[in-house]
Amino acid sequence: MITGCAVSVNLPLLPRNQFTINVLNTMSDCHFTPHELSDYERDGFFVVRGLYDRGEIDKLRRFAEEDPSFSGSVYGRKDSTGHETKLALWNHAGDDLYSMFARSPRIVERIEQVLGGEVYLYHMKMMLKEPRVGGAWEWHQDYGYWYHNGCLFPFLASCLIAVSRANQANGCLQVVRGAHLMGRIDHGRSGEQTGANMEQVDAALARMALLHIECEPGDAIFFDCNLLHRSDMNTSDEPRWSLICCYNAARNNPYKESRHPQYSTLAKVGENSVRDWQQPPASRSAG
Ligand SMILES: O=C(O)CCC(=O)C(=O)O
Repeated sequence: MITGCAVSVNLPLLPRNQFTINVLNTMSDCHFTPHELSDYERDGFFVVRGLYDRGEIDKLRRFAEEDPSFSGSVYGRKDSTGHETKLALWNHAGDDLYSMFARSPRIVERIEQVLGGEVYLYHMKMMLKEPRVGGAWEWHQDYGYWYHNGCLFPFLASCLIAVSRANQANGCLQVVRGAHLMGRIDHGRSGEQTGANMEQVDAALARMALLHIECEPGDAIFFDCNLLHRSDMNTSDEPRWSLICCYNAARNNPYKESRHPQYSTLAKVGENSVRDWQQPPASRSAG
């Protein structure tokens, strides 16, 4: 479900009353249609319902819960009120199950469409908001972080895969529809996070729709690196898990070293690689 709030100022390019987002329910197609692509370009995001089925998502959840490289690499980021939200991040794709998602044509081919050419994995991360205590993500654009990593152009995009149900109570993703068209705005520190300048965020919120994107496990949100987004603290009894795979265009190879990698070829796997994946006898971590 996607809900939006009414806003009082008209913005000519965006029909802000249309809060119903087109979604797709296919398991076999790895591409956006031209219509879906133009929705993505207008809104800065596109939701694909059921990109992964329940069996595939349950497998990922079980794998993460039992994966020592996950529990060993989880770290926290405090929001502006001091509540901590957790994540584990890998810079490179390997042969583990997270990587079967990050290398999947269902995601990568769509990202190549929106970025207009070859892409590589910039990183992937499992996001975890624990029941009752998991903190918020403050308003930001991903390019507010990544601009300083030597990525000259905003040719980056992400795919968030809901691993658990995400709703308003457990802190689902919120977006300002169309805000990517503003380009990158100022960012500064907000708790232990990087936060967008609130004067500009408030002005954006007065002109464009704020949407809460609720998801079922397996739904995927593709979004632009300049889309303004945030998520609330988890006030529910349910954890909120999601896997976010982030990509950079090959032609946007960073001009300097940073905490995320420079270009290397991303080897795509087959469409059913998540379903077919088996734990190798000597397991390795993604990165
Ligand atoms: O997981 C979330 O709710 C938001 C995460 C986020 O904003 C990000 O990783 O850029």
